[in-house]
Amino acid sequence: MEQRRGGRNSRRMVVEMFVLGTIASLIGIAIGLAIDWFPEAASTQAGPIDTLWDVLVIVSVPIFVGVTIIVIYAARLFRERPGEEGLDGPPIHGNTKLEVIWTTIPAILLLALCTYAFVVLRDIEEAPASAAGPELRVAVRGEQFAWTYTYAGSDGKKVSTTRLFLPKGRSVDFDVTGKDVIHDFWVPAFRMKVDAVPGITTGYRVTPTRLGTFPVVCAELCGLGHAYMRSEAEVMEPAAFDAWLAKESEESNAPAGGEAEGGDGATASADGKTIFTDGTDNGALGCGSCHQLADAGTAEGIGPNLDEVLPGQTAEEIEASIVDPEAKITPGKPAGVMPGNYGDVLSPAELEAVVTYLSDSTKK
Ligand code: HEC
Ligand SMILES: [Cu+2]
Repeated sequence: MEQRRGGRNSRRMVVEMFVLGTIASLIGIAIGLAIDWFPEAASTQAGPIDTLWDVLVIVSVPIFVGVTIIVIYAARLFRERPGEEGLDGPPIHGNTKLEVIWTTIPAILLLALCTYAFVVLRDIEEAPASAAGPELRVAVRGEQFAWTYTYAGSDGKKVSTTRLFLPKGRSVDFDVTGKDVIHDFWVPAFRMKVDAVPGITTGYRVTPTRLGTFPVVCAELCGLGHAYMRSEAEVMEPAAFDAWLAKESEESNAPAGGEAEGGDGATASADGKTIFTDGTDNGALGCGSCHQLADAGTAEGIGPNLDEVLPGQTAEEIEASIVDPEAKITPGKPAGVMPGNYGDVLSPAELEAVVTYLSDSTKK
């Protein structure tokens, strides 16, 4: 056995490992910081989170490099040589100094990083001192497989949409919940996400800093349509946002009034296109979150592209597909994804409006 691995040779090897490790760490950190990990930052919360990320990269790369180098050197140094087959290594009874060191350093590192992360989280969760108007509250509800956003409009009217509209520069407080299973409300450009859990309300704060449109995604595997559970956040100038909300609250007045009077006629209370894009307050999920339809401007989703499959179908056939989606499954599309409750939650007038809208808008 080679007992004499210590001495000058081993000191040289440690120096060699140290130099190699430093070079590899520097390269690794440079690469880690150069990579664009995240989309464009679009909230005040994004800054501290991106800094936290960079610090984690800077700290973790040397640890990874150190462990890797020690493993490689150990594998080379202590490999089995010819004639050593079947021999045991020397009996080692531990090294107290070494064990204290390798327990203390990670413990200190972990504690420091956790404290730092905790402080960052506490800071970004705090309501900012009123920057540009009062805080906006938005209720977010996740369900298979769409997001619904509800705002308090004027006169206590509730405004619900499937697209998230936000004013730039104003703090927004999201109240997040789930209807069926656990989803996760994530806007990568804002860097914030939280689980949407049935029965409880979670949430976070965000102050959008950039005008534009940003993806909203579900970050919790929630069923067959999970990958399509997407929507968009549109950040507007505060004045434009206020105008939008005022207009939406006015519009949401009309159907509510119509229904209260007993709903005299289909056209007054049910606009097929609106039901298609936004659903109803009654709990009907907007069709547009799953179906592409040129007339409504909706994007490809988990459901069939209606511009392709509907031409040639009669109104009765379309209605049957809506009321009982499982009766006939479109080839290549998953069963059990389209909600089966439209027959209940849509009034006959609303159902007729959607069917009429669909057959009209897909007629060539
Ligand atoms: C959560 C996603 C989802 C929503 C919301 C949804 N659908 Fe569907 N839809 C599907 C899927 C998936 C299919 C294909 C499987 C099947 O036929 O049931 C489908 C099938 C259909 C079909 C049959 C197409 C064909 O091949 O003939 C029609 C029509 C349809 N949907 C209309 C609607 C309408 C109208 C609404 C809104 C009132 C709606 N869908 C809401 C997912 C959805
Ligand atoms: Cu989901």
